[in-house]
Amino acid sequence: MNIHYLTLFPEMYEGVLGTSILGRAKEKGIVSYHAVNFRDYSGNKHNKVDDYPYGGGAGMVLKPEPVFNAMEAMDLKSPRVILMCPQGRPFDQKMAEELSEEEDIVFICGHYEGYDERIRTLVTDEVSIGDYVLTGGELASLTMTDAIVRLIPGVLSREESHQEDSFSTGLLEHPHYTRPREYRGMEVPEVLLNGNHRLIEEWRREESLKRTKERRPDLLSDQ
Ligand code: 6GU
Repeated sequence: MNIHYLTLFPEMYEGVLGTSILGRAKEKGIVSYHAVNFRDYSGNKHNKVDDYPYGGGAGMVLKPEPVFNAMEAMDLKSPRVILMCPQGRPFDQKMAEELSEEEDIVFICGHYEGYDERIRTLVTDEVSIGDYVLTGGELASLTMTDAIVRLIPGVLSREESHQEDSFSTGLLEHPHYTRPREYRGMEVPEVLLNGNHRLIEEWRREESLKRTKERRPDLLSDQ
């Protein structure tokens, strides 16, 4: 998979994409990351990428030329082109699973009051990562990248497997314990110590259900 970011702040990407599992996926050759500064594609000598809105009003609008020019320079065959904006469709695990099967993904990240409407003709999806406003799309695109890349076959090891993740099972995860068996008076539940795998599975399923009912009843009504 090749992931492209159209951004005015390519330096925001280096650390995150070079670290831990995202960095390892790149080293293994499973994924490549390309942060492109669309200011380099402004097409004007002052490298201007935004302008005042026609009709007046507050805030600046991202001009179409830098985004069209950068897209054309990338020359991708059939990319998913994702416009990062708080008005977009809410990102979720199902969308991450779907996107993890794509060959090319482009994230368009603005820092503006708005995008010139004509940019939307390049876009396949408009996506938000939640009901709050960020200063720009970069952190949202990194969040999505993390959720997507870990689902590509070969990225996670067996120990890191995602088969039992919250949201792919439809339930929140059960509690986990490791050594020591007793810590500051807090004990590991007896059922986890006795080696009866049927009982352990039953306990985990019940705890998952209990946790989901308490914290995210909306997930149960979705099923
Ligand atoms: Cl994708 N962009 C911005 N600017 N804010 C957001 C968002 C995206 N998703 C949630 N808030």
